[in-house]
Amino acid sequence: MPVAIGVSYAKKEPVICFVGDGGSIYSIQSIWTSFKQKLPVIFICFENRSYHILKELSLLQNSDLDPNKFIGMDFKESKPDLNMIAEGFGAISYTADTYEKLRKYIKISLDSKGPIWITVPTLSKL
Ligand SMILES: Cc1ncc(C[n+]2csc(CCOP(=O)(O)OP(=O)(O)O)c2C)c(N)n1
Ligand SMILES: [Mg+2]
Repeated sequence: MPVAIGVSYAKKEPVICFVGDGGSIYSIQSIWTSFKQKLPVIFICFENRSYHILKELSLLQNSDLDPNKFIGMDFKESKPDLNMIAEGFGAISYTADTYEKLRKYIKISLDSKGPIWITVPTLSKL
């Protein structure tokens, strides 16, 4: 997310940033920077409500692990609400649960004068 903001700042262009829901929380405050600097960064967040890759890596290291017993790797309840958080930092937010909506929101967002947050709900295999 910070790199996308840096690129947008340097090139004075819209930038699309793909990010996972869990990873986004590590630099979520960067949305505020893109708001303050009026940078058209479009964050497309894949929301599987899990730190999925960490589960996969753990299983690669030890295939005997029971995926139902991972601790602290899921946030299946409705919080955190990343759209609300993004709006709190100044972004406009959308949820795109179809390809058509995603296309539409990206098109609208390319004319933006600030950050846009698009949540794309996805499935979690584990
Ligand atoms: C700044 C930082 N903190 C922590 C990590 C460790 N880390 C690697 S992947 C990951 C979770 C990724 O989850 P998510 O972004 O939801 O992606 P998913 O695998 O679910 O698609 C974390 C916390 C990291 N890479 N960088
Ligand atoms: Mg995730």
